[in-house]
Amino acid sequence: MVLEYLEEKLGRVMFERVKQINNSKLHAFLSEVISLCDPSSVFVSTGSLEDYEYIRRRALESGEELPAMIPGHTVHFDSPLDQARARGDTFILMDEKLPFINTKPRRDGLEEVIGLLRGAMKDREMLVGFYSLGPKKSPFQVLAVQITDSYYVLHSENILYRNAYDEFVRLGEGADFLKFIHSQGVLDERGGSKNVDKRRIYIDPASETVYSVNTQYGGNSIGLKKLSLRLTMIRALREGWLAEHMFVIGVYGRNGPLYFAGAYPSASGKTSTSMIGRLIGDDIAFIRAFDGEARVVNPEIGIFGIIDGVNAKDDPLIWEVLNKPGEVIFSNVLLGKNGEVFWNGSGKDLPARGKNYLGEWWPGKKDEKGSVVPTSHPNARFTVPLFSFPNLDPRYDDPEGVAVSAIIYGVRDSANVVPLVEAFDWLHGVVTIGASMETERTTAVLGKPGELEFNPFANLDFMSINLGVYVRNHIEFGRRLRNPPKIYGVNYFLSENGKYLTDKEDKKVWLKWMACRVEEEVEAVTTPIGYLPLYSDLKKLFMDVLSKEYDVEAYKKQFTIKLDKYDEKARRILRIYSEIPETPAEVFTTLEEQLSRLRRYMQEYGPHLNPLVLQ
Ligand code: SPV
Ligand code: MN
Repeated sequence: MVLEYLEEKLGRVMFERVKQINNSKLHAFLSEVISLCDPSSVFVSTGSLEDYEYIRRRALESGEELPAMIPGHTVHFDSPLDQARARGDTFILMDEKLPFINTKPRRDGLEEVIGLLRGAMKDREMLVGFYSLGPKKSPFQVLAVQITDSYYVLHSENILYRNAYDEFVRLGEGADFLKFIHSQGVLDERGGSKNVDKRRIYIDPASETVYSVNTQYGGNSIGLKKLSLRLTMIRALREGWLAEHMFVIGVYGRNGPLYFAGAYPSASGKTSTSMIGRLIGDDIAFIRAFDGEARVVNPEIGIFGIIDGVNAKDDPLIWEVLNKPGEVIFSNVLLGKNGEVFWNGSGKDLPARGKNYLGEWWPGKKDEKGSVVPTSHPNARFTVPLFSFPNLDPRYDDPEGVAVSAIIYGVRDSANVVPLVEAFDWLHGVVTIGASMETERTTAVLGKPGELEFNPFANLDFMSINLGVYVRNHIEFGRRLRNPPKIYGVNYFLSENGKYLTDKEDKKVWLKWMACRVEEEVEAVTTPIGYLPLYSDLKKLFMDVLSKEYDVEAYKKQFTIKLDKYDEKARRILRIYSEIPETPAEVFTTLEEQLSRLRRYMQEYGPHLNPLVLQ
């Protein structure tokens, strides 16, 4: 029955492609979505070069993307009201409540979103893509199917994820997969989603399906990006691994690369850090324990990065990729008359006229409220394949992953958090650094930027399980490791009188110090919050890495620990977790220990501890 229905709806060529995959769950899923969304035709991508070319071509013909000057480059605009992740419209469908997370009773949510998707693809082509998160035929592999009516979305996924049509064919009935359904909904005259007020992004863990409608922004529409993270996190908990909002990079050690994974909230230095050293991934990491060793892969094979502020001097590798021929989708940038692309902070001279996400643009243009319209949206992005980067690590697709030596948690905190600290051990790091992250909100999510918000593991936006249980999974994961990765906290944004206390390039020194610590080449100062670098080591590393003098005053300003503020923070975090009954006991004991250390030091040194007095 199902097959007959599909044959009728798909036509011979597309039906053959589906029939190659001997999987009844897939057939049922496709027929359900076809009958729900009612497309005029269906395109099933096998991931062949011809199929990829077809999607690229249709993205241009449909107007979803516009050609830019450099071959392979295109520009896409999202609706002006749909320029970032929409927290307020994103819900996990489940009947129980989860702390800090938008949940919605499953039946109500399904009814609503299915109602919005009914007939949504009338007169449109429905696109179907098959992908793997993580290297194929590896223990990390997670299969997924994307259905969308947006050529831009499928084009992005063809860049960002491994095609896995062949894996579906090979595994047949045995293929178990995540499901993503997306529709832009009705479009306005400029091609934007018209009913953004009815934007809904609903994640249904029970069926491992995500529904996304009346939205275009990649973070809301590209299923395999952050929507899948909510689902893989649940699998990770069930199977005892970690699905994280982390980059993965190789940093040069004495005997070859050491691999680090780092979780930072969006727009807080993550992509730029991932360009230092050898690149494996910039956004998401799957970490599993094999024989007592933590190993990591990047589920993605491309980057959907923030373009704001990218310039030739600070980001030479990204700059090169964005200025050479090759596949790039720019979103929400400024497109000049001759197809040149501009964005805030690019350092290029702006054109007299152009087009951005708000329409026609000229220098000094004002909106209705009289504010100057920016060149590009602060969350404007670029989408590129990893292989465009000259620093791509040769093991980026290794089916066994690479061993993780260090995990970094980065926050954006202009006032209090030191630029760099090493946790005493796994538990201390998980609890006082990862689980305790507070960070200033950025433009990557809708809402007022600048406010300090709790964002444990930089993963709160993508949390689909109870936070207490999530922390327990982390703690237990560490227990399965013979030599757990060292854990670091970093903050690139510490400021005084509105001026950053560290330079953009200083992060290279921080990474080098971590590598030295992993290889036991340097000592550290013991403080109540963890180990800090010795001034003498940093002085040497600044010279080695950046050929820069590093004076003792800079060190003192950067690394003075505001014990009183750390004390307040630990209390805030304690309060948060004490309201989550599932929180493991170690969280409280670890925070209490930190608090008593802080108190002891405060008694001896007062509220601010200058680490120079300890070395
Ligand atoms: C982020 O904001 O963390 C991103 C882009 O990586 S998004 O897909 O919007 O999540
Ligand atoms: Mn991200």
